[in-house]
Amino acid sequence: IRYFTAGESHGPALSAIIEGMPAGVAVSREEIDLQLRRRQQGYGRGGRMKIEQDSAEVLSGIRFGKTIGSPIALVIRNRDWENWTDKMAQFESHEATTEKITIPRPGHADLAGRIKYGFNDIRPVIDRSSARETAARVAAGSLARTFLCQLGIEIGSRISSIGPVTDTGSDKTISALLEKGAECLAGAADRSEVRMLGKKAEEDAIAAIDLAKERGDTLGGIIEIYITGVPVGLGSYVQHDRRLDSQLAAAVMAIQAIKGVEIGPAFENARKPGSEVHDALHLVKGEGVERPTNRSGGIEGSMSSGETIHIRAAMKPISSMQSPLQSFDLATLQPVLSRFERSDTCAVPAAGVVAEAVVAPVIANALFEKFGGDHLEEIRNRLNHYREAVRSA
Ligand code: EPS
Repeated sequence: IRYFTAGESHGPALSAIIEGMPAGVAVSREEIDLQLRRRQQGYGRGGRMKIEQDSAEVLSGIRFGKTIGSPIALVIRNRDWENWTDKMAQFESHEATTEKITIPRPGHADLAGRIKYGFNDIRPVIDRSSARETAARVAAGSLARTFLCQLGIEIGSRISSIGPVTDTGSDKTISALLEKGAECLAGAADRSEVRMLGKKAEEDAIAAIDLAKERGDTLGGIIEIYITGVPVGLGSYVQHDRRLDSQLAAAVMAIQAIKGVEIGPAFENARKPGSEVHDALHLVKGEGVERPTNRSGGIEGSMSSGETIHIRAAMKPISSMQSPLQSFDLATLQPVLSRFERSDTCAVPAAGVVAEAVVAPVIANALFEKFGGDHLEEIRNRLNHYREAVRSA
């Protein structure tokens, strides 16, 4: 599966073209829109989410509710566009009357983007670097996610930290939810406005967001992504670009504001001896291999181990802040305080939904690499045969 997105935050629409989806996958507009709605939620979002009600229009690649193997084109209209038809006009020039943005936000793409593309106005950088683009990625990823779900492979996420608040007491709940599948965990997380499983952590995180908002500040956090039902042996150690961990990390790192990715508790493992890190192997007759722990995050030798894949991602606090930092004006080269561009106080819960979406095509591609196939049934039969062989080996 390859996909691209297009669209400016305040342009007419966002769009995506998804190529390589197998034929025969039952998809629904409701499922795509459900994922889009999940991305719009979360405590600490800004004014834009009150304007938008994201919904995808399908232009190609689906017939009678099933994929037909050809490229799928999706469009998500920006409701806010009607307020930007002058400032983001495509052909008519409103240059003389449109205010130029010349003060870069520290930490944002503004400065490097303005220099790189040779603009005299930062607006085009703001508009394409905006995390609004992730709506198109969520719509695209929802198709791969639906495909994987039909093969018993589920994706979910929860938030473990927001700013200084960490949810430390939810290990048992997580294990129980993952037993039922990662979608179940995602559903439980969705019941919280901050997508946290622990009640106390949830309350503290909401209070921390309120305080940050009051101060005109922003908060980052840590996202935990889980993928259940992945068969052993996806990805490969034989070549650098076939490693499943590096592909997953690249996909997650490519989300706006994500600055760190680890597989399982990798940084914690780095401080421990090997005897306390590696997961012991137990052979259970008729069931195959079992591991009492999963500190490898479901990946060994850059291949899926057959355990739940667990990815952790660090999101920095959003760099559009109401309380200004020192900056300078590119027009006058004088020092000034940074200007505020509407944004969110905290978008960590939404970024979790985006992370779920971007890992789906990576897992789907690893399945195609191992099993081939152009039709859902063909892939399902090959996968079931393999799962059976692994179990009885
Ligand atoms: C976002 C839409 C944007 C921002 C935010 C995410 O809308 P607007 O710029 O009109 O307020 O709220 O984008 C950023 C965090 C950013 O840094 O650009 C969305 O749809 O998620």
